[in-house]
Amino acid sequence: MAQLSPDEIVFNKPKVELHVHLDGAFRVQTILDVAKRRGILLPADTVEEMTNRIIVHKPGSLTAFLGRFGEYMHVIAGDREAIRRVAYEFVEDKAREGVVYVEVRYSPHFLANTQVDPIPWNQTEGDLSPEEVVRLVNQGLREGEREFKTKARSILCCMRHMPSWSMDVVELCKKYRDDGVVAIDLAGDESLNCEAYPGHKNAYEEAERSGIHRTVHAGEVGPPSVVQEAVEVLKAERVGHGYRTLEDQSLYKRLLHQKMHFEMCPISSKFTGACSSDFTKHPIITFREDKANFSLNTDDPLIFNTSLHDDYRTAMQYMGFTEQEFQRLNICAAQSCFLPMEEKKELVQSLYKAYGMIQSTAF
Ligand code: PRH
Ligand code: ZN
Repeated sequence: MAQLSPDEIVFNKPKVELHVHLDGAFRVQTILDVAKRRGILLPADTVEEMTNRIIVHKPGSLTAFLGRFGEYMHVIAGDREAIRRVAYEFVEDKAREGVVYVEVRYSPHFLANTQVDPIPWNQTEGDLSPEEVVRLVNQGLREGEREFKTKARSILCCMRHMPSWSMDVVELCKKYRDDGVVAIDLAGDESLNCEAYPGHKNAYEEAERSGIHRTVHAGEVGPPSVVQEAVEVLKAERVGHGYRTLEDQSLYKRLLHQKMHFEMCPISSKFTGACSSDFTKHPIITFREDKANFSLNTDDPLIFNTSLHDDYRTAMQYMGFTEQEFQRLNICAAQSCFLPMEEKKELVQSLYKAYGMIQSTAF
């Protein structure tokens, strides 16, 4: 990403980001470096060419978008040094974007090399377990936080197509809750299987029982019933995307009333085909007009070739967002983050101070 000058930045103030995937935010240079060190042959050997191969060039489907990860995941997965490095660099990149607090998510199983894939020829044998992945990411985030002063916590993802992993994921959330892991998520292809499998339900029940915070990707491309299930069955405290909630007005009104937090990702929603490419008709506009509780996020900046500034610029240029609205949504994000109460209060206070506002409630 090219560096922007301060006046090219739409909201040059401290920001909070709640929905971004670590494996959707690697640096291309790092992928090339690690491939070289590991002797992995890639179809391109310059940042420009490799970027060109990875990114989505035009709006498509969520399924097609998820396929992009296959271009490079094998380079980083299973490599201890690479995993620690991508977590560290991630914090540096967020600090450069003016993010003061970030919750970054990933699937520990995807970054391990002991995963049991249902497809026999995809099965790999290695010695890096999902648990060690969590420890390495925690280490990288901690080092990044110390160096760059951006606070970084993580969310562990269950994957919709792999319900057999979900119980492991919640156990990892429990074990590492005091070491930077703040919540559980359910990611992956909502368009293939709409209803959450028992494996996911059991894991989310266990999360609730153990006081692990919960977010779920829902209503991105799936119907409002997926959002309803996320909130009512999986007891999600936040919804990832949630654009299609608007198609069920009574559900939408209920969630507005409950002040449910929606993690919105404008540019992502265009390229995954979740929403129309005409940003002037984007569902986020309705959420904004209704003063809903939502945040603006990148989702997968590597694959969209973007930074958080691009999402903010899009919101300003096409959706009528103002400086005041950017402040409000960042306070909403801070109030809906998964930090322990005291730390959350501190974060909210720091934003009020940075924005020169007197504390009141944001929504
Ligand atoms: N929607 C659903 N799943 C997503 C998204 C999008 O917001 N972005 C990334 N992912 C999936 C990818 O398969 C990635 O490997 C995994 O989440 C864990 O980060
Ligand atoms: Zn996502």
